[in-house]
Amino acid sequence: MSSVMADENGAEPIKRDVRNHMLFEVATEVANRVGGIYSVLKSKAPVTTAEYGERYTLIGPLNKNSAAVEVEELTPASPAMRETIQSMAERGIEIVYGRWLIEGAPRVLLINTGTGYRWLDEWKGDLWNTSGIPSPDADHETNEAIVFGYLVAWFLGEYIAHERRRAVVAHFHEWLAGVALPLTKKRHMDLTTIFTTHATLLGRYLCAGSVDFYNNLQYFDVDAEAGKRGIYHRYCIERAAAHSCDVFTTVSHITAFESEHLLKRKPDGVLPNGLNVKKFSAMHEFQNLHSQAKEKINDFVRGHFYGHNNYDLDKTLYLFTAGRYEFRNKGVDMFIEGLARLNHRLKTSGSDMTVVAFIIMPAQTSSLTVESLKGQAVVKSLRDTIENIEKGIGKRMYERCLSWKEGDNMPDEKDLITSQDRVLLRRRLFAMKRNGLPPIVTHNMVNDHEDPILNQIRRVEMFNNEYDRVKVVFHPEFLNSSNPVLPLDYDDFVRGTHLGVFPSYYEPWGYTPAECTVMGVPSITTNLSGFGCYMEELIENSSDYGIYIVDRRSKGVDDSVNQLTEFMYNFTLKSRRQRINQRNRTERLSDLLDWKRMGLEYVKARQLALRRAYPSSFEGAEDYFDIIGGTDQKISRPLSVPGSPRDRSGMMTPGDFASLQEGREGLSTEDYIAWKLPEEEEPDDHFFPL
Ligand code: G6P
Ligand code: 1S3
Repeated sequence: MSSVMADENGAEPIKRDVRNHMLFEVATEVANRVGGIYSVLKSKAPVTTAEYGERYTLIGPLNKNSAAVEVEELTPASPAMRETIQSMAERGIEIVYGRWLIEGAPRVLLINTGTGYRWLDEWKGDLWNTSGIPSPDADHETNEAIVFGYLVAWFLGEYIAHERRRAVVAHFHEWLAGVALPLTKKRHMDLTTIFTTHATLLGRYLCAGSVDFYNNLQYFDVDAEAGKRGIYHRYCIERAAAHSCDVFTTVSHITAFESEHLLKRKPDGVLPNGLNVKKFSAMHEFQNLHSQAKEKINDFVRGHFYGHNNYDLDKTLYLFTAGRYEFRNKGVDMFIEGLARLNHRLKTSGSDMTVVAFIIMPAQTSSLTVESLKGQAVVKSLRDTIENIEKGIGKRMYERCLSWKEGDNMPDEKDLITSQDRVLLRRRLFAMKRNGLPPIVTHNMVNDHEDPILNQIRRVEMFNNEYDRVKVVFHPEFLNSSNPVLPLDYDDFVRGTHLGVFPSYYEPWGYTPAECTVMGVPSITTNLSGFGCYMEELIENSSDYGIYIVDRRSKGVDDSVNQLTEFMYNFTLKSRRQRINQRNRTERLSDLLDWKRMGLEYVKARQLALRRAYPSSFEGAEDYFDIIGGTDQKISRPLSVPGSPRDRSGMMTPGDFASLQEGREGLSTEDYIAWKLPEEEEPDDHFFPL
């Protein structure tokens, strides 16, 4: 099936083959770990390459450091790709083409924006003249977005001139990669485009402040609000991208609603975040992994709390929150307040449980603290000394036993441990004396006295005192297995914990609780996150399955904190057996989050984009798959297995609530099944004092 388009020179008509179309995904996080978009692209790669093979290429700006470890350079097999790269190289543009070294091994094309800066002023002028988008001098991020956008538009323009037989779908993620969108429209490029916004700029900024966001979404004067925050030009790029693409999408219904009001276009559909779900051949393997990873966290805790280890690690639960450091948006304010109330609850109820709560959020730091390093060193030398003493005792006992004769006494243990051993042991014990309390933060913070997390911890007075049943550790850096203090990669750390806590106020989707779920770790989320709404919609008794959803929509803040505290407190009442059972149930929900299911929305979005650009190719076709062909996406386990899904679950994805259908002008507000406008709330009731 193909589409006939007029050639721009009036020569041979171009027939674009929509069935074997090429797919480009454009984002700034291609082979470059920054945040959620990297996770989307990387985890989705296996299903997209399974569908497209070499017809799929990701385009991003070249970051030499990360490309050096993530990308293997290749010569492009396709002549169109080769010729386009060659022609841009002749004008001085450096492009690295290669294979992203991840599962699925997708092709990537990384453009060195530095080689395009000589046209920056010209392009800024053009952006203003053609799209009315201003761009101040000093905003480096916007300059990068502009140069990258013009280079991508240049690439696509040249590519479709070289590749004249196949249709091209270009899918852009987030405003930073969105400048090319108005350009493709203005230049009438013969391709079709999709734009996915993973959050809105204004939404993120407004929520981080103290406004009552969700009750006022319809009323914001968007230009004025963007202007007040110094992001008007960025907002213009985002809005232009949303309006100039063929298909506009976002990652959840809650963000669709927000986009409708803040970007003034109703999204055509929802493209949720999936995960590349790994199944172990042994059903209980993930439980064993929990035990092993927990033992490593135990080691950290022994060191961090040396001299104050007055609690039983067998009765200790590890809670954590993690993500981009957005204090209010990610609900860290609520988490700390909830921990303080939990601490009180555990103390007054006489509980014998201890909770260690980790906050893993990168902030500006100068180094690990001496105290953190010392803690690990002190327990390590204690362990080493004891191992040596053990070996000595063993050797001596063995020798004595060998020379034992009938009538001799049994070897006396007092003689087995030497006075030298005793001195060494005493030294180690003295080294464990500490004057202060175990530290809250593992690193030296650049801005310690202004840091919102530390200030909130100070406000609620949780200082890791011996009598506190809830201890707090703030690790202001991403985790890494080569870290000398907490040597674990993020995934292993998550596996070793008992409960993830993510009480977000602004969370378009929320990878963190979803990642917990597929690793069989229960988590707390909110009904203001895309993930929380999706789970609430699909599973009736979600808390039995380790998905606790705090109501931040219809409750006041105080009630939401109480609900959060209640969830955490009830969790501490569970027996080990109950925790193991719950983890089994949580893990069974994985299929609901697998790209094999979630990726279908991407397929639908591409269908709609092709239909809109090449309607004649679809004439008379009942079903898109008749035209494009589909991949056989198998769900690895029967969907009846996840616990008590609501009746309508079937093959549902968040997109299925209503979206991406031809003949409809975007989602209608009634489509936001999982997201309804809240009733009245007290505006002041929305944030915590610092
Ligand atoms: C896994 C292991 C068990 C272990 C348990 C600890 O299920 O397979 O051997 O006892 O983890 O669970 P807990 O919730 O106490 O960390
Ligand atoms: C965004 O990243 P964030 O943590 O700033 O994009 C993610 C991927 O779509 C999404 O899961 C998350 O909620 C957004 O907030």
